[in-house]
Parts: sequence; structure tokens; C-alpha cells
Amino acid sequence: MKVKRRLDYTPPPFTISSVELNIKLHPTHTRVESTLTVSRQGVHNEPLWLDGEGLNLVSVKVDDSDITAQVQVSETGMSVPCTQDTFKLHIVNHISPSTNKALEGLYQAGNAYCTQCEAEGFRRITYFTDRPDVLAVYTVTLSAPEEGYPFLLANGNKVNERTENGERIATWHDPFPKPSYLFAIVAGDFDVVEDNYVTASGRDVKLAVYVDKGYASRATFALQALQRAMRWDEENYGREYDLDVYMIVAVDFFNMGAMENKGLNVFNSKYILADNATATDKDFFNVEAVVAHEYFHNWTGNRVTCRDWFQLSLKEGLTVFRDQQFSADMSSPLSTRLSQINIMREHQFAEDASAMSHPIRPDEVIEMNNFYTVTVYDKGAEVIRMLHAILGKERFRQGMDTYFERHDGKAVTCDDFVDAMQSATTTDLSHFRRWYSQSGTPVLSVGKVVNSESGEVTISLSQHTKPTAGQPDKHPLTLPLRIACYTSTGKVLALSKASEGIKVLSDDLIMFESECAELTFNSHDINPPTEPVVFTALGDFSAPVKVEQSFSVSERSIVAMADPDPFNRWDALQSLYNEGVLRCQAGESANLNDLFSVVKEVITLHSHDAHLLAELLSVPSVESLIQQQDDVDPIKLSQARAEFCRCLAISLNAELTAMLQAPSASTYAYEQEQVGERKLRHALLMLLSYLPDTNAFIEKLYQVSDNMTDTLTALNAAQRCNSQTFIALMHDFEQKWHGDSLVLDKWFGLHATQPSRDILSTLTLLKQHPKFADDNPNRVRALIGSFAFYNTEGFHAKDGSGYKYVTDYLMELDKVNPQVAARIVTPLIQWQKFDQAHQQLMKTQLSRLLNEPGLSKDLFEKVSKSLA
Ligand code: DPP
Ligand code: ZN
Repeated sequence: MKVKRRLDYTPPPFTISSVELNIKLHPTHTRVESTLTVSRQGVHNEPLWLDGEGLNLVSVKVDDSDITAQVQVSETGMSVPCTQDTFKLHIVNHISPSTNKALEGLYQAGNAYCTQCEAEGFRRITYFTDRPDVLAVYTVTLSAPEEGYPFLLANGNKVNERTENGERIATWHDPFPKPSYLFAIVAGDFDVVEDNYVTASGRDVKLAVYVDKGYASRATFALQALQRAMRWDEENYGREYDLDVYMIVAVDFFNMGAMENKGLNVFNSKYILADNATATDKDFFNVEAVVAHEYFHNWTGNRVTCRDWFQLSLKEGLTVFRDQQFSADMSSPLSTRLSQINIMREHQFAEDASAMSHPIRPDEVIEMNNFYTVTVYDKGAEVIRMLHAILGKERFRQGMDTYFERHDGKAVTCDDFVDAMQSATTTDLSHFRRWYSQSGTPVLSVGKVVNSESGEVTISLSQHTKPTAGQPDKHPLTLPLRIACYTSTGKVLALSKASEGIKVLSDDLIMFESECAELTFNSHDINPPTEPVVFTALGDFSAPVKVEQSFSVSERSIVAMADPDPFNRWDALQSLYNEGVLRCQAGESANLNDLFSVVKEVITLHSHDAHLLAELLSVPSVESLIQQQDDVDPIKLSQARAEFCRCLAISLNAELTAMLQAPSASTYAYEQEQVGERKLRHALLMLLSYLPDTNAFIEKLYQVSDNMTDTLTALNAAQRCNSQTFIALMHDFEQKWHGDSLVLDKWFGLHATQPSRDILSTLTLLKQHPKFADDNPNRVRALIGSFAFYNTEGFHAKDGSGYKYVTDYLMELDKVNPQVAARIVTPLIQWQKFDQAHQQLMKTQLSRLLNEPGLSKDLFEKVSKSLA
């Protein structure tokens, strides 16, 4: 299949400055009439190439002459002979939205029509130069039967709306030139929640959220989140909204989370609908974050867009960073940061360790949809965060201002972004740019602290990145390190010297740019000079690396108690837990007391802070433990983790039980104090559920809970604690929520992750459930996705049955929705971390997939790479 390469970029031979679309909606015969203003770029005789897939061409005219007979049409587009330098091209084609189950282009979601054009969906609506560096002004007229389609929406501002002979007709104009991937239309009948927003400069913007009938009350939180995001972007980046109206439509059928189409976002309903009864605290958090993310794209993505898809991180890494900053401001900064770090460690490090490893700016792509990854998004955001650390808040803002000034209305590259940042600082960023081209997770090794008699403490640093797919030779990267060197009593040592390879930016921030280097701290003031000294290098997870540092248990205890950085304190316990799991794996579960006494001491110290306690008591997930080892037997690892948790719960039973409280009497609200309380209850029960006695509390919690967070905590705990209770509560839950798809997804997910011997029969049964549907990505992800990603014992079953089950399913799903199939194959292609026996079983299934006739580009790319 055809590979596209970043370095092959050439500017478009023609541009299109304006697009007039006339779309007459029909389930199987939607008629699309398109009039394009086309201009040749430079001097050449090439024909005009337009992308187009799955279209029925009716006619083509250049200016007024019919050239339908002269165009060459293929499966991927059409070649139009043309001699003029500027001309109008008039195209008519038909499409069938009701049979479009891949959910790219125009499709039906329930009774409504909607579109998804990123990355290359516009070519499934009409013929076009479907690439992000062709920016045009769109005018769109939609028509559909008045009955059933009172709302006809498109990008920009509405200029006309009327009814003629039972047809509703609306025309929209978007004055901002945009790439085709930001095009959107929606038609249907909805409930609308409206409000307005007055921008900093006094412009009044109409805001509207469109949801399925009957769901209006679940949309107000999203609308308020939008208002908060609009204010935040003005205050923090000086960015105002630019159109007269901002619309969000929530649909039940959606491949991604949401889409930032200009002025008309289309969302997966999962990231809009939230109320006190049906949404968890995490759901509220996610709704606010995704609403903000899509809003922030209006500047970082829409006003300044990507030159080509290899530059995707230009808008995604940057916008994720911005939404992370926003979320930290709106909720607990520490929990927000830790959840991002967990994503890196569980999923991004896993991607780096697999054959799909790629730099944040990939070099080669077969199917662009495969590159909406944790690497491009989350590691991309970490790269921006490093720039933020290196420049500091003010200069970073200056760099952003320059970026917008230079590139507003243009399609640009990651290099252009770094150039703008460079203009705001005297620190040389040329070496930093390697983060955009080098893939893989660097390992930072921190040598032992050497406390010399001359009153100095010396620390050696080195970095190394293992070869990854297609990149055998690795080079040192620029690692901004937030460092601290201190004694057990918290006395801080001053940095006195840094060797070559290190730039000192401030007392606690250095840039480490070479293979190895040394730091020296002054220890004159320490008394006695033998007082233990510890050094930490990665405050706030200041670079997306793994750290190798041999700490004794007592040194970790010092870090956990005294480090100036909360991430380091949390991480010290994480590594103690990791060590505890390793000991259990080696059959040493009787030998954990030294670890437990540190945990006790640390939680006693922080007993007043529920958010922090909840984080401190969270044992690393199996997924993140896998990334700490090689040659993993996933079943053994999962059992060792369970054994460790059980021992921890026994040892700390008194402390944990004392902290465990039933929900307080106040009614549910998504506000941080309550969130902390529920989060702590969850963390405590995740440990105490290993003890059978906890069952009574779990049942009680389920009964008294007035909110989805506590209810799910009870179900999660029951899943581990007592299978009878679990079955009974799950039954009750289904009775209560069977009419509510989004809530039922949680139920599907809980079933799919249960550690049960006959899990595959359970999955088969659930696939027959009236609410399950293969063509609905949310259902598929909830059931099959949860199983593949999070049911370690079932998915990795020793006989390979879990792998086979998922593979069989993917073969079918690939025919319906290749994009979702390619997401769910992810855990299967990450076989590199496992022992030989598991690797073999995984590869056997991957070979079956690869031999499947008619495999999609999406699956082909991932599976063939993983078997190469
Ligand atoms: N809608 C996806 C996102 O916002 C792709 N742009 O990340
Ligand atoms: Zn995005």
C-alpha cells in the first residue's frame, strides 16, 4: 500500500480560494453540487488532481463547458484537464450517508446527518484537493425535508433560512479561509441549550449546544465549560473568539472524542452529556477538558493550521498542552498532572516500545487516521511543556503571540512553531528540535550521590534511547530537568558546578543535552557531613523519560517525605509499590514490611489532604508496571500486583479503614472538595476490596450512593471483592439504566474487565445484548476495547483464547469501521514487552489478520509494521 513521506512535501499545484456547496440531503442519494474557484500556482501544465472516494460522479464543468467525458476518474479521485490559470469548476456528485458506517465524510447518526472530515473525510463528500494547506472561503446551502430537519447547520454565520414546498433551506457563510478538514454540516431535530458570551472586546457571541431530544438538562455543564474556556483563553493567551455564533452538536455515533470544525464542533455525546445522576466526577472533568480542547483549537489549529498531516502535533500537542493548563486551573493541579503522567507511562511508553513507535512529527504514513496517537498528542504536549519550562511563562507567552502574529490564516509547520519560540528567548533551541524527529523513550540514568570529603556532592547523569523501528541510531536529547538535592532533614544544597553538556537555567532547572555530564552541589553546610543526601532530577515530570536511579528504601522514604516537588513525592511511593510487586513476583510477599512502614509514615503526614492521599494510595496499574520490565508474563505480573495490594491492605487495614467513610450527607456536586472525598473513598476501596470483610461496606455504598462516582466505586470494588455481590449489583444497575446508552457503556466495561474464567462466553452474550451494536464505536470500545486494553488475565490467557477472540472480532469490525478496528488492535501489536510464549500467540493472531483478504489500510499498516 502507498506510503506517504514527510520529506516529499510539495506545495499544491493549484489552490482553491472559494467553495460554494449546495447539498440536498437524502439517506441514499444526497446530491452535492460544488463550485470551486481554482487558480494554478506557478507555471506548469499539470492537470488538476482532485481527491474523491466512494462518490458517484454526475457531471463536471469548467466555467460553462461540460467536460464530464474528459475527466479521468479512479478509486481515489479524478484528474481534470485544464488550460486556464483561473477558472470555475462545477461538480455534481451523489453520496449515500445512510450506508456510511465508517463514520467518515457525511453519515447518519440516529436520525440526524453529520460529518467528520479530519483527516481525509471531505473527499468522501465531494471531489476536492483534500489537504490542509488549501484554504478556502466556504458558502454552504443545505436542504432537507422540513419535517425531521428543523435545524440545518454549517460553519460560520447563517445568512439565509427559509422553507419552500416542505423543504427547509439554509445558507451559511464562513468568512475565515479554512482547510477542508474543518468543514462540517449537521441536519436534524434537537433540543438546544443556548446562552451568550461577551468577548473581552465587547462582541456578543451566541452559544448553542444541540443534543438529542430530552437531553437538554445534561448539556448545561458543557455550555458553562465552554464559557469558562472562552474566558480562560482571553486571560491566558489573549485569544478571542471570532464568529458571531459557536455551536456544538452531540451525536451518539462518533469515531473520535470530538471535532473542532470552525464554529460548528461535532462531539461524541460522551463528552457533552453530563448531569449529577449519570456522570462521574471523571466524566465531568473530561467534558470540561474536551470542550475546552476543541474551543482552543479555534486559534491553535483553525486560525493557524497544519501545512501537511505530518505536522499534526503542531495543533494537537499544543492544544492538549493548553487544555491541560486549563484543567489544572479548573480542578486539582496535582491530580490533573498525575493523570497525564499516567497516560504517558501506560500508553505512550508502550507505543514507543512497539513497532508503531514514531516521532511526534512522523516521517511516513500509510493511513493518517493511525497517527492520532498518544505520541502525537500526549508526548507532543510534553514537548510543548518542556518549551514552556525552558522559556518560562512570560517568554513562552511572547513566543505564542509571535506565532499567532506571524502565521494567522496560514498553514504552517512544527519548525515554524519552534522558530516563533526561539524569537522569544536567547536560549538556543536548535538541539531541542530533535524531539520532533527522534522517536523512543529516553532513559535518564542518575548515578549514586558521591559525598566527597571536600564538602561537595557530585552526581553523574547519562541518557540513552534504545533503537526503535526504523531508527537504529539515537542521539542525546535536550532534557529540561527540575532538580533538587537535599538532606533527610530537608536542608537544600546549592548547585555549585555543572559540567559540559549542561546549561543551568535557574537554581532548580537545568538543560541536559549530552550523553553524560556531572552536577556538583555544595555540602559545606551539612552537619554532620555524613547526613544522607538525596538527589531528584525530574520534578513535575519535567521531561518524558524513564529514570533509572538506584534508591534504597530509606532514600525513597526521604524523597516521599521531603522532596519539594509533589510529583516526586508521589513517584517515590509509586516506585516503592513497583518494588513491592516485584518482590511478590519473586515469591517474597512476606518481606514487605519495610515498604509498608514508609507508606504508613507518608500517609500519616498527609492525612489532611484527600486528593493527595488518594493519589498516594494508588498502586501503579498493570499497564504501567509492564513498561518497567521486559519479558513479562502478564498473568504472573497481574497476580503479583493483586498479591501486593492484598498484603498492603492487610498491613494498613486499620489506617485505611479509619479513613474510609460513607458519603457525607450533602447532595452531590462536582466541586473539588467533594471530588477529593470520593476519590479517596475509591482509592481506599480499591485496596480494601482485596479483603472479604469489605463486602458489607461495598453493598451499603451502592445502596446509599446518590451519584455515579460512588456507584461505580462500589461496582469496581465488588468486581474484585465478591463475585456474588458483583453479579447482584450489576443486575440492579442494568435494570435501572438499561435505557441510557452512555451509562450502560460503563456497565459493558465493568463486565468486560471482570477477572472471570468464562469471560469469553460473557462477552459473546453481551454482544447479543439489545443495546450492543457493532456500528456504534462507543459500544464497541466499551465492550471489546475494555477487554483488550484492561482485562489482563482474560486477554492474555495462556491458551491464546483472548487474542483469538479479539482478532475474530476485528476481522468483522474492519469491514464496518476500520478506524475503530485499528484502535482496538493496539494491545495486540504491543507484543514486544512479553515473554516468548505470549509473543508467539500474539503474532499468530496478527498473521491471521494480515492474511485476511480485503484488510483495510488502517489495520494493514499497524499489523504489517508489527510483524516486520
Ligand atoms: N477532533 C480531534 C481533536 O480535537 C482531532 N482534531 O483532537
Ligand atoms: Zn485536538
